[in-house]
Amino acid sequence: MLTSPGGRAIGGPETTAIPDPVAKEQFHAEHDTRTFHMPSSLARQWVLITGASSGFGAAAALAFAREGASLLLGARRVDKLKAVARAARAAGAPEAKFQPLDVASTASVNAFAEWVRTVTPRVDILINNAGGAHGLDPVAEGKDADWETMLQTNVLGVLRVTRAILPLMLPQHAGTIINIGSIAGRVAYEGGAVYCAAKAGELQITRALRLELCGTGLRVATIDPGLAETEFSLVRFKGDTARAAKVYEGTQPLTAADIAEAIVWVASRPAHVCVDEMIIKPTDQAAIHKLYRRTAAK
Ligand code: NDP
Ligand code: 8X3
Repeated sequence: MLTSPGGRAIGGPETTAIPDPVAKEQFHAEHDTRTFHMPSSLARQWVLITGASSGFGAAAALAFAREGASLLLGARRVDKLKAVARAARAAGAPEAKFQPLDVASTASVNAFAEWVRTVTPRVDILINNAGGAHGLDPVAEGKDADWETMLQTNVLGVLRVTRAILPLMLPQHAGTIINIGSIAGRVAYEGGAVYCAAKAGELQITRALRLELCGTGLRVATIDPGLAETEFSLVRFKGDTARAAKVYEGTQPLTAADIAEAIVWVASRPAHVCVDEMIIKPTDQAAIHKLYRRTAAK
């Protein structure tokens, strides 16, 4: 059976045209046609993922690793990055390197890019994933530190990392930039003013960058998820595990693996295909304010 990318079935032994029954038997003896793998288009591609220490970024690292891609991983929590890199190598990544990265700091981003150059002269796929929400206060009660962190990471972080890594992508005249936005960038909600503004910023940066890079061979996509259970709410509520758990109570949110699968799918389209914008929500979330709960959250 043919499988690709990543070993998914796309055919069966019956699709192999071998008219002679003896030759057919010999063929099947020599080849386990159920596990015949076509090489993935992502094999040995260099994939750079920001925010790879947890959630979507960590899951994407593993998903790309299963495709045989080589990884460059960045985030602030190096112990977590180390564990993700180890798991990625076990999952099939020829190389999985990591380095501390704070996307809120130009100096850190530039130092990270310098380190990338010591590992590889080229980056094929850039996943701008680092970010998140801080607080759920209405504007009237908003905290400067929360506002600044959200804008620094979700908006300026995408800009800084893209600016620093583009020189490693442009010479190939091919490559993929995937920014992780949110449905919050498309629809506002109470307490989300700055997070929604930040993700709306990410969306417009993605659109502008696609225009700027038209003709270079690089494609730019945004993947905009709805409710997904990661460390997102734990970070938003500053470590309050009970409050974070309530966000997902009684409903079936997306998982990090769901988003990782979409990221890999977008990155593995043929080079002439650009998936501009992808919105992915849980079936239980028909709209940002319409979330079905089997049990009422208290
Ligand atoms: P997590 O909190 O699990 O992951 C966030 C990642 O971003 C971590 O790896 C964290 O690493 C990293 N990060 C945060 N700040 C920085 C920084 N200053 N520098 C470098 N890395 C940073 O949440 P998710 O996986 O859910 O979030 C990933 C992205 O998806 C975010 O952009 C988020 O806004 C977006 N998103 C999430 C949704 C959800 O419901 N979960 C829905 C839609 C979008 P570290 O702390 O180690 O630096
Ligand atoms: C995360 C989705 O709806 O919690 O970006 O803001 S939401």
